[in-house]
Formats: sequence, structure tokens, C-alpha cells
Amino acid sequence: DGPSIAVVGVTGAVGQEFLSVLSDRDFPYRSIKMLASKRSAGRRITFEDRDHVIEELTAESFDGVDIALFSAGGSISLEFGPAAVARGTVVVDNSSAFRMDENVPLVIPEVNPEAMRNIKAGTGKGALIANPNCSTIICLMAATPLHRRAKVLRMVVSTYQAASGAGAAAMEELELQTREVLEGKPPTCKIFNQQYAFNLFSHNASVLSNGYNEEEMKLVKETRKIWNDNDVKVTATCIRVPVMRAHAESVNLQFERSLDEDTARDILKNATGVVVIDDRESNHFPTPLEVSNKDDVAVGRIRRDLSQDGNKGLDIFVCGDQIRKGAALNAIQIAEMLL
Ligand code: 11C
Repeated sequence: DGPSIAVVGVTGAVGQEFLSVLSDRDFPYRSIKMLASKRSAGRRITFEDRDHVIEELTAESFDGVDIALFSAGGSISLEFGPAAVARGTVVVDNSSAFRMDENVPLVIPEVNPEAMRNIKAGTGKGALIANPNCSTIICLMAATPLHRRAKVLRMVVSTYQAASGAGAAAMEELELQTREVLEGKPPTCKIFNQQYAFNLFSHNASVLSNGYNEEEMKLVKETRKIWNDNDVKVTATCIRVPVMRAHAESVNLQFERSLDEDTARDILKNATGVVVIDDRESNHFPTPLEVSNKDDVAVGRIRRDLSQDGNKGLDIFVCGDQIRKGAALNAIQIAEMLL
């Protein structure tokens, strides 16, 4: 029993993670379609002890599909998302294509589940729901519980982003380059136009006329939409670091109301989907490796911002698995709310 589902972009890093998360969470489904580009069509994959043939994605693929999980890039979502909706499918889209569309809810289940309260799967009525950008999800998992208590007026985010955010090919390139550099060979630079191993650089998203790149502006715009607060001030600097699959973020918060660091730590300890790693004595704080393949976002370095008056400012350091909570897990939590 359960809905009929489809995974679009099943051969990608997030597509593969959709399958792992569906399985780990015993997501109930009566049928599952594996969809990808023509190039991958015909390949076989085994999922939950059954053989599946990957089908080429077409508009007709969605006939009879209740929920489609999309992660095949924005242009595929733009082309096939509306076709799926027209067939009565609820699309959970991991791309940026529809995030800022005012008719499309942008959802982190722990943060703003109310945004999708009228949408259900299997009713014959299609809809689009957007999964936020991974950096936004990871940041807001930690910032929202504090925002609920003290209201964030301004947030300054600096990211340290993993290869996985640029896809499976970028992860392969990081591994290859690391070997090449250690062997004294020139690094292969196909995905990024510069050396990634043993280096870091400004995020590869396009730089806009205001000097911010698109990744940084996603943090600004998506936070406002998810918090339903157009006044919150957000600024960000996004950096790609040679880490495989988990993002780290330094987040500075300025509040309207006082919030001391002990209360903040208690709030975060009690927040769903958040784990606090904040051991000053042994200098143990969140790391990308420690959260890799984990569902929870880890928060540490919780401390009063000395540069702000009273208890109106905090610094925190957040790490979260980019492929999991930053993408596949969040989308499947959305799908669970559709049932
Ligand atoms: C990264 N966040 O880590 C990006 C990738 O809007 O879904 C995903 C871009 C997006 O590089």
C-alpha cells in the first residue's frame, strides 16, 4: 500500500540518496519508478531487493504517480515539473527552479510545515513543493529555534561547503585531484576551473552585479521566505572547501530580545533534528566528518558575541550532511507530510 512514487535524477548523488533515505525510513510506497535521462535509460538498479530498470524521463512518466522526487537540475524541473503537476502528481523539487515562486511552498519540515498544510498526495490534485538550498536548510535548522525565542534581526553567514553540493562528478574530481597532487601530477580541473584539493575558493555559483554570488543570495532570499519575514537582514559569504559531503557554516546572530548562551544551548539541545556538540574543555565541536551520513545537524561554538551589547548577539558553528538533510532527507520528510 502507500503512494506510487517516482525518483527523477536517480543516478545522481541526491537521487541515490533519495533511495537510501526511503529505505532507511521505511517510506511506504506501492510502486516506485526510477527516472533519468536517455543516457541512463535501460540501466538496471537493485533497490530493496528488487530489480528496477531506469526509464527515460518523459511527461508521460508521471501518469498515475502520486509523489515525484526531483533532483536533476533546474532545467529538468522547469520542463517536467509542471507536466507532472498537470497529471495530478505532487512534486518535491530539489532544484532552485521554483523556490522563489510565491505559489510554491519552500519547506523545511522542522521549521515551516504550515507552508504546505493544504497539500496532500494521491488526491489527483498536483502541486509543487520546493526543497530549499542545502546551505539554507543547514543554517535554519540551527537558527530557527533561537529565532523563535528571541527574533533574529540580522544574520551573518560564512559557509565552508563540500564537494557534494556540486554533484557526484565534483566529489570524484576532489578525490582524483587529491591523488594527483600527492603524486606530484597536475590536477585535473574539469568541474571547477581551479585546483580544489588542498585549496579553497569562493563558491562556483555565478557572481551577480551586486557582488554576491547566487549561492549567497539564496541564503538571503530563502531565509526571508521560510521565516515569512521580509525584514530579516541576512548577508553571506559562501566558500567551497575540499570536504566530501557535509557543509559547515559560521552563523552570527543579532536578536531583538535578550538570549544568553546557556539558554540558547538548552533550546538547541531540545530542538528536533539538531544535536549540540559544544565541549570547550576538550575543544570538541561539530565537524563535517562527524555529521556525514547523519540526519541531524550539529551545532557548537555557542557563545555570546562580544561585539554586541548585552545578550543580543550569539555566534554558532553548524555542520550538516549536504546530501542528506541538505537535500534528500528534507525532501523525503516533506513527502512523509503529504501522506
Ligand atoms: C552547493 N548549494 O552546495 C549548492 C548546490 O540551489 O540547489 C545546490 C544548488 C541549489 O554547491
